[in-house]
Amino acid sequence: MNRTIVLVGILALTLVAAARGATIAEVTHWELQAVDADGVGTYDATDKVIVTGIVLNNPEEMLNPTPGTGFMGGQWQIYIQGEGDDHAGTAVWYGQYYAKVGGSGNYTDEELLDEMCRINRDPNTGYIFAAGDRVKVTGWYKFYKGKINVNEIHQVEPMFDFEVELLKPAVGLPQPELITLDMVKDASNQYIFDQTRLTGCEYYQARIVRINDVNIIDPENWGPDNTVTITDVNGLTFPVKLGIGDGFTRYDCPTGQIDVIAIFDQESSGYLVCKDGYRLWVVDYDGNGLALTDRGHKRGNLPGDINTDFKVDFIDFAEMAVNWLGCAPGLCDCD
Ligand SMILES: [Ca+2]
Ligand SMILES: [Ca+2]
Repeated sequence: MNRTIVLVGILALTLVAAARGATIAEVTHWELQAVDADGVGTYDATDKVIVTGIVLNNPEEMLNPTPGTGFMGGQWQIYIQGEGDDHAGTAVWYGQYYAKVGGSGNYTDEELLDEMCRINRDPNTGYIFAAGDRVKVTGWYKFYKGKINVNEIHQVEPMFDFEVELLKPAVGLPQPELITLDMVKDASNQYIFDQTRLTGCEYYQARIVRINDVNIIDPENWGPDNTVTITDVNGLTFPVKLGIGDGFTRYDCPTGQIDVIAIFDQESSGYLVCKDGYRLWVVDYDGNGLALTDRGHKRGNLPGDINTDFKVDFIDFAEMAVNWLGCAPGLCDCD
């Protein structure tokens, strides 16, 4: 038998055995996101964790939940920001094709959709989560490229499921923390990494930040799931990952000096040294022209004004026609 299959099988059996006696503790995001001098996560006190905080994004604006999409298939991800003096945050991730990355199997399209229907809803009330809710997350965790994520550690067995529960609906997004690029980049335009996480990029990881008065220098890269670059007056630069919200298709790249409101993220270039790969992640844009963000407060109060240009006309109708009978995976057709 193929040696890899044997090893994966042994790993799976070991994990199943471990799951039955899994240890668990409620931890702060700050405790969970501790790193060593190489930026590698060090938390290992329990098998599973419980974290609470504010949901920063709607998952379908960050990763595509459609079954069979891309290398990992349909995916789902939310960021949870700690509150009070818990100055950190954690991503919660779910995907379809774990076997491609050494996991115990893959989900069928139907299994994926069923699970997304479950994790999009509070199990106690059926409430559909959205950015700005206070939640409690219980699950296994795994380090990946600079962050410890709550996920299923690539195991499809139900005992590796995570739970998202509502603590309070619609408390609102946290106030973005105002930063300047010289707080996260040094004079040589290199990322500032500080193992203590009290300064530099690690301090802001998985939290909402605001950077004022920057310019996008590569508007030709504007588009859903693309990356653009911002620069400040001193020439420091930072990558901005654009999500897959429909605003990146509907509206042009903002020009001139703008502000950016984003989730501060890391996906390092390596697995064992994780001191680079920081980026800002903006999941949608509402076309306002001055701040790269989705303010979430539509003007006009005209039902049917799909593109929010304060007119209901053929452009709205055409967009509706293109999306006719569309169904949001994990949100529509759930039992
Ligand atoms: Ca990190
Ligand atoms: Ca319109």
